[in-house]
Amino acid sequence: MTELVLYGHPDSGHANKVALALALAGVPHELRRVDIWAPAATRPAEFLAASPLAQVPLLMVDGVPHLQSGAILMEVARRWPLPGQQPHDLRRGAELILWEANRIGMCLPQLVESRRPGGDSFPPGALDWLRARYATDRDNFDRLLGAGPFFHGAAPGIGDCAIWGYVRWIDRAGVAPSPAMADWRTRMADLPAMPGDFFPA
Ligand SMILES: N[C@@H](CCC(=O)N[C@@H](CS)C(=O)NCC(=O)O)C(=O)O
Repeated sequence: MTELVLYGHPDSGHANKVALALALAGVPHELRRVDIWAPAATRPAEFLAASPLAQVPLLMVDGVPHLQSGAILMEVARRWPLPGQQPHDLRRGAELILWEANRIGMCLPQLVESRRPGGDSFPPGALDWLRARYATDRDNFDRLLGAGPFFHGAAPGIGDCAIWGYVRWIDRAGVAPSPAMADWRTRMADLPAMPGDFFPA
């Protein structure tokens, strides 16, 4: 059987995206927590050897490192299809993953970080610019979701996993969801495969 080890942290939306996809796919895997708030040099040696940027997520597949959440999600869907996944969901998933990485995944993590006690500070105007981008992203979220209930239709796919990574923390980012976004977040939270938290201490 393929051995899967996912390195991540509960505060990493990127790592949570992958953890959710593996949970939905129902493929056995091990979760290993890496302290992303500690200096990189203190992280486990086997993790540092496989992740050149010392970042999570890192998915080891039979000892082979897989990096970058979007690329990992596509690999997961190719090898371990999520329930209800159709061939066209690979294309749909790639489109959604790239949209998320360029848009929501660019502004929401920064807004979350700006409100974290002791978090990074931002130059004047940067947060207003990020909030303005988010307003556009929220409208486009609704357009892409369409009639739903999920971005892939009747069942959630890797695109839902990617978008959920940071949209779940919209409150932490200090911005408001659209009504459709709020309903989708509830549907995602209610998925039977959704645990309380990935990567518990
Ligand atoms: N583009 C990467 C982003 C990965 C990333 O930024 N990981 C953060 C946590 S969300 C991390 O490991 N931070 C710790 C560090 O950079 O030292 C992806 O999609 O996987």
